[in-house]
Amino acid sequence: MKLRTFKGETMAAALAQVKRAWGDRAVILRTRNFCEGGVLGVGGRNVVEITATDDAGAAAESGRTTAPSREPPLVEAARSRIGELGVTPARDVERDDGPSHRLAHEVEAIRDMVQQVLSETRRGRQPDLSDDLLAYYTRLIGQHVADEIARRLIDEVRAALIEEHPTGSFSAADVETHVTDRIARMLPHGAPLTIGNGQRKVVALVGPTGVGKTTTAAKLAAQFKLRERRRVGLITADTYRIAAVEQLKVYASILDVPLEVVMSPQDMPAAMDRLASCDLVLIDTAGRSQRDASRLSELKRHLDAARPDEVHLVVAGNVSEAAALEVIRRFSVVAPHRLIFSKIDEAVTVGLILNVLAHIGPRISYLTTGQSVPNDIEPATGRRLAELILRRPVASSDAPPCAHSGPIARIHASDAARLDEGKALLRSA
Ligand SMILES: Nc1nc2c(ncn2[C@@H]2O[C@H](COP(=O)(O)OP(=O)(O)OP(=O)(O)O)[C@@H](O)[C@H]2O)c(=O)[nH]1
Ligand SMILES: [Mg+2]
Repeated sequence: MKLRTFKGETMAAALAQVKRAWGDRAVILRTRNFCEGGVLGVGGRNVVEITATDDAGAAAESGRTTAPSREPPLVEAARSRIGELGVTPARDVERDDGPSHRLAHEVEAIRDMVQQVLSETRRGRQPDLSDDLLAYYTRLIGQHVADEIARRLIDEVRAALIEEHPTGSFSAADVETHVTDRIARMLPHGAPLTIGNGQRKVVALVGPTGVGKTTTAAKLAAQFKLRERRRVGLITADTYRIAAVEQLKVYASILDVPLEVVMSPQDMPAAMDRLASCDLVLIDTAGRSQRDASRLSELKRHLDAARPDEVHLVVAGNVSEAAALEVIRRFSVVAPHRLIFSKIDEAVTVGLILNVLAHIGPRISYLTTGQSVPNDIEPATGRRLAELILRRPVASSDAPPCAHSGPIARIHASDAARLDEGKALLRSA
């Protein structure tokens, strides 16, 4: 049996040589596709090698022919796997056997990858995005932004940066701009209280005990009376505590606005009538434990009698996400329109706001930031949120927060594991 190998850059070229040597008598015994020279195939050349004979008998003995009637199972399996992967085999190696076929694809893929890395390095671009992205991811996690939200946000920023800077030459400031934009988009216009000209609004503040409803009512009354020059009236439906009525009376007298004390839902319509000339009527309600269903029903009866245009649920910004979500869920019986996050000044981290936004949509009206009336309140906007998240010092188990820690966050020990996991996922994305 006469065996010979023929090499060409393509299957067609190698076959042409076989044909030239033995014409139709040629029997192909084996084909092989490999790279010759270069590093990992880079810079080398593709070679197709055919082992053939002109001895038909020997070929019959080996059970191989030029056109096997049925492919061996391995080849079939390889072809179907390639089909599953959506890879179109190169025409030149179509008739190759299974393992070498797969190998050829793998070598080709590795070569493409190495070539890409080399060309990126030549252009001076880091194949992994800069540490800035990871630093911002770290900061989000440090502020207790939920991991999936932080990762989605950073992935979006990464995509935007690649589109904007195809050469990869972006700065830390570019990263900050995009992170800020992405956060801002979660609460694009804010949802503060607005009263159009000639419009009248009745707004009720509800929430758990001690979250700052009465103080917030006073802040809003002052803002609208003093800054917007609106006629403001106050109603308190909190007659459980004498101190609560007294508290609002003090604010009402300082601000020189009328105050109505409503003892029961039946008193509400008359109180509303007496404040008919006000542009804004603010109803302060008694704090209710979100777990006290009967007290929540009573609150609902008060609101049904008042029929406010808007109900703002005050949620403390310094509680856990689970606690905030429970409050939101339980107070859904009074169908709040907006959320006010209070005591942001006392919150160690502010990621809670982003996490809640993801649940309820852009319906946060105000952030309250201290005890001082009327100043410590501001409309919640995406830009402000971004500023709080990116600028606020992050809590650390081993160091006190500093005034401004910059984008590189210090991380609580309990977050370290999920941070590492998230970073690994981001790197592999
Ligand atoms: N640090 C901080 N304290 C606040 C803020 N808002 C209110 N407080 C304080 O929280 C305490 C409770 O405030 P209130 O306005 O009485 O709370 P409330 O929700 O009306 O309470 P109840 O009527 O008892 O349910 C007071 O000491 C306020 O000064 C805030 O934004 N930051
Ligand atoms: Mg109160």
